[in-house]
Amino acid sequence: NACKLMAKQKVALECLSYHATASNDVTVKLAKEDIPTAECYNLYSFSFIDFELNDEDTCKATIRMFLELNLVQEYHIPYEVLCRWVLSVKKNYRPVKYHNWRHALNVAQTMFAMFKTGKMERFMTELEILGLLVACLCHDLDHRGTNNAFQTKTDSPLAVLYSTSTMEHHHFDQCVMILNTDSNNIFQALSPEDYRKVMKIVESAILSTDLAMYFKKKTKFLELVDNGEFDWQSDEKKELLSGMMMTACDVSAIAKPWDVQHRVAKMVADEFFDQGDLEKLQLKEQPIAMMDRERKDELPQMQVGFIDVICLPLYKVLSETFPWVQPLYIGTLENRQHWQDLAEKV
Ligand code: 5BB
Ligand code: ZN
Repeated sequence: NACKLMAKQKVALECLSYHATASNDVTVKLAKEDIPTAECYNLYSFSFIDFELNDEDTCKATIRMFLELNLVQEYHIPYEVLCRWVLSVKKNYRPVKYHNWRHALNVAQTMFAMFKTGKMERFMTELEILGLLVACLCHDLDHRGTNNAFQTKTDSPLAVLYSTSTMEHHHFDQCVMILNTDSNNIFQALSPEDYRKVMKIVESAILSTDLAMYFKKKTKFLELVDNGEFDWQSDEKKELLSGMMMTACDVSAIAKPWDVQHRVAKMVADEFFDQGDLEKLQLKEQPIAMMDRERKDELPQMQVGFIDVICLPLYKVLSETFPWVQPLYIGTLENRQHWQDLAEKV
């Protein structure tokens, strides 16, 4: 435990130079601006794209989702606190190639589209909707562009602190840290009971974005669906469903129009290759194919594998149970064909 304390201090020191809450000037300025409509940002669509948005617009689109879901009114979130929190969350993403603020925004927008266009709002309480939206925005906070296996291999202080779901525990820690920073607490008006409940929802949702957790939950979820489950009300079933929704949103770039999917896959690959380079240099290790830039020809085939093993089974079972989310399934199926075509050309 002395060891864990040391690790915690190391992580804290490392983050001190990085962590910052949004400046008051920028917050006040954002709070004064008009927020464009959801239509203006295409927020209801599963084909939402962030490429044309500037940084300020990404914040405004985020605020629009809170307004559209009635969360500001329902939970008495002081508007300036919401603006500061969004800016602080954005600031605590690092400029890595894929796991950056833009990824968090896209994940949150898919969750929004699943609630609204996918008509899944009706299966959730207001508090769960709040928790899931916050979880999406915070789920990769302070990602360093390297995965859990890398933290373990390099004996990073984070891996000492958390031996499993290392990065996901850290993302949740960062989420809590921002909420506990002055004037960033969007949950400040909640009753102690709701506060405790929503933090639990956020924690469980962020931890379920570890792929290892997904495989565990998927089996249980499929059992329920196969038994014709239509009642998703119990806490346990809600947690399962929320976890599946988090993964569905996390990988939803795979369901975007082909040109978007193609560009995003390049960003994912570039981040993986950067980790591969670190492994070659620091650890004198041969990286796995996915992280080896010498093997970029295999990328289309790997995307087909990713789609077949993770994405399609997930979107299939979700759209069988919640038919209005089918665009995610269809989009993925179309991209599979494109990747398959490319794979055959090599
Ligand atoms: C994924 C699991 N991993 C431990 C081993 C490799 N696989 S994979 O074969 O399915 C794979 C996935 C291989 C290559 C990949 O990308 C090459 C560019 C991907 C891949 N992963 N492709 C993507 O478009 C995306 Br998006 C991702 C997701 C990366 C983050 C993983 C988080 C999963 C949350 C459930
Ligand atoms: Zn993610």
